[in-house]
Amino acid sequence: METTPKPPEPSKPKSMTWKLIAIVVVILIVVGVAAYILTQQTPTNANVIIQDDTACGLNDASCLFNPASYNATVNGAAVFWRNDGGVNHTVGTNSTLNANGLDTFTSNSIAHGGTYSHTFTVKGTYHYYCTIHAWMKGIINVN
Ligand SMILES: [Cu+2]
Repeated sequence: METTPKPPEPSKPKSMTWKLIAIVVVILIVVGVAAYILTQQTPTNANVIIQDDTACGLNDASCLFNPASYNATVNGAAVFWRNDGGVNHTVGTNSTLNANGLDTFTSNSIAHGGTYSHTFTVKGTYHYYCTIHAWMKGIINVN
């Protein structure tokens, strides 16, 4: 059986270059997607920041809405809350303190970096609180 000798392998500088370019493109895409996700999770337009000490034991005063009182416009821009704390919180209207006819809402549990928003449709003083930590209270004055 006759075998022909193999010719020597040609060097492949072009294929190496394309591999490098592909790797750089993949890295750029991953960094871009990560930056997009991070900026989406922490929008800069939050009006009320939810803060805590990552514990929130009963009546822990360091778990709060900042500012505690915020002025909004009826049918204007939505009010945004953002949880910058380490534990989950909610934003819920206080039906005991609020006048009849005002908007009512209760957010789902908001994790760190999460937001909740509401566009107020009725003028008035809105008392709200965190349904997980009932001592965390805030007010939105809608004019
Ligand atoms: Cu809370």
